[in-house]
Amino acid sequence: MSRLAPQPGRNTPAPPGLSRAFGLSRGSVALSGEAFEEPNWRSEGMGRKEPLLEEMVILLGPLLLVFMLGLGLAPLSLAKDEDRYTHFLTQHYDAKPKGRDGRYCESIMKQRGLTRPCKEVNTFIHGTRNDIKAICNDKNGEPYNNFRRSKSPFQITTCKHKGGSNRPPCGYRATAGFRTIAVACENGLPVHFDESFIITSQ
Ligand code: C2P
Repeated sequence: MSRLAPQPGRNTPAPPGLSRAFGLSRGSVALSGEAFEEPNWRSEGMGRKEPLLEEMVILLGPLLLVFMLGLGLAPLSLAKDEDRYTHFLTQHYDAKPKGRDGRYCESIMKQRGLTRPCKEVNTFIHGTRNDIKAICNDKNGEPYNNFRRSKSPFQITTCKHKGGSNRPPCGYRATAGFRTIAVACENGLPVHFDESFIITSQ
């Protein structure tokens, strides 16, 4: 009887590289006395990965997840700081004040939503937005404890509650001045007014 030649696609042993790629194991079949490698499809399956690839997926998978989460959360935190900056401007920025006296304070404190209940002290800065923002970098600011102090003075009006009930209508006294100020910054944006300083040498 003549020896049967191995038929491609039937009992032909897979080339070594291919067997590795598809996870073929060493099942063998005897055909006319000749032993042929046969894939062990059932026990290991087509989807088996390279051990090295598997290790990389296990090691890098969580890292990739943290990276993706970071990418997703960074814009959220920036958006939050933008909101706090907008809130800061509402509470503390008035480019063109009228009067800078008690009536001014009573009207602007109400207008900016700071009278429910009456806020005890609140300062309005009358500079440009860019000069105020620049306190958070070296252009117009320097470290001051946990805050930043402005290098240049600003026209400011501080409104102080006259006392009594903290329910509206709220009565205020005004103090107008030209002072350096301290603010808290987050991501390069002012988010809280801390205090103002009387300029002693000028
Ligand atoms: N505040 C102010 N001006 C000052 C002192 C205090 O506007 N000279 C405000 C600040 O408000 C401060 C609060 O009063 O936190 C209580 O002292 P904000 O944090 O809203 O900027």
